[in-house]
Amino acid sequence: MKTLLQGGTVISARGEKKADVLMEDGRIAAVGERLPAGDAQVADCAGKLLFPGFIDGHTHFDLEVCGTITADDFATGGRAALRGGTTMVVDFAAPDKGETLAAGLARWREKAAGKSACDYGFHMTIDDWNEGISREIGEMLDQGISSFKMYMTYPAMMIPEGDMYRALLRLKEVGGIAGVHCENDGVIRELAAEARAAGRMAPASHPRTRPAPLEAEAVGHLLRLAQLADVPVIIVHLSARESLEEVRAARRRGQTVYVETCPHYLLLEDGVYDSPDYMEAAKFVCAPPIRKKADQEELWEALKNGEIDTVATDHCSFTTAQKRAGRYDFTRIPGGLPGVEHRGVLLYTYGVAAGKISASDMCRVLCENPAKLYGCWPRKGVIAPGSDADVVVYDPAADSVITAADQAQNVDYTPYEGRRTAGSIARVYLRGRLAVDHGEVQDVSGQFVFRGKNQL
Ligand code: DUC
Ligand code: ZN
Repeated sequence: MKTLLQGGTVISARGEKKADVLMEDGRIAAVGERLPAGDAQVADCAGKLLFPGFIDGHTHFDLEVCGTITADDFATGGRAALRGGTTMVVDFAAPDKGETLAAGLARWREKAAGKSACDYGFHMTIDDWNEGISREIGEMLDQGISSFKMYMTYPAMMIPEGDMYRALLRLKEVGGIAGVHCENDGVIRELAAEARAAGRMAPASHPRTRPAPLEAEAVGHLLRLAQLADVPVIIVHLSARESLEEVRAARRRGQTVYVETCPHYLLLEDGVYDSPDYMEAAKFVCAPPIRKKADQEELWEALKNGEIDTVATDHCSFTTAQKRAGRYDFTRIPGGLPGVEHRGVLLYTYGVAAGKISASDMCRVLCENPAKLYGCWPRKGVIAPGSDADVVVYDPAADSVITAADQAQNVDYTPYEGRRTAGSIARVYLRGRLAVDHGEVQDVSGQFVFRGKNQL
């Protein structure tokens, strides 16, 4: 099957150029000016921007949190991802404590195989430490799992720091890399106990019990362990100015630190927790919590100047009915926000169209950097001969409005309700096949992507 995308502007992390793109048998066959159509089907892309398929390096599909399962599984989440231009997600496989990594991986493969509409890979969660797990870390790389996750909070998943240090050393040996959720769990629990004693159990207590210094403290803590182990690490969902200071200090010491942030930290402010309507505020409970305007501004600046490497969603969706489980106790609200469907259009609207970042910057943080960091470059993350023909056709002139009524995410709200977007996604191609046509997701199926080592 051959398709010629004609007359568009191809975006890369280095710039943009007017060029035609020929897709053949699932791959990019050629990129160039006035390519002959031959027997290819021609798709008119005049006035459109052609981005490589977006990669979301941080999703939680079909995950149990607080005794409930995320509203999106790989079927609904994968369709929502595609609709938003994301042709590949890297989801977090989460073995239970005591379980082998192999068992966790088998479970996640089962959740995704034959269900996911978009391509996918898995990070492996390390929440336990023993000889078996140490050995299995090497085996994970042989199975295309080159990135790992550790938590410094959440009792069900967090790992003691001695074990975390040993895991970092082992990752160094095998060439794997870990993303770490950084928050100081002990003090968070103390602050939550104080809130409980004072009867302050509404969502407004959520950000107060997880303040920015407790994120920054954990970031600094991790980075000192990484310094000792002499390994690069990824700070996932960095939300606060103070955390960025810790990253800067480590980089000045010569450490390699990668940073991810999320659309909700770039676009939302902590006033969302002050709504007098308890359930309205509960919708925004996630960890780390939504921060302040000053944090937002610093994150945008860091995105522009390259201090932040990737923007992922941490998509972890719950319906308002699920969030109601915590209606008398904010600590029982399942944490997480939906977002996998809207990341691209939000970054374009509030970043590119607003003049904060360029289309190339957007390509760097949504496509090229995640592909390199997560070991699937140049198969993914770039429109170049030989790459998978994953292409987002963005129409900068077709503004739209984000609403829960018009989304594929399996939830009854979106944190971005009513926001007008600058342009929208006209079409999405997944390995050369039309996957989305003006919002209509087609019948396509995703594949597991075997990933190699970090190349960023
Ligand atoms: N934060 C959330 O809000 N939900 C899922 C996991 C995480 O780190
Ligand atoms: Zn997460």
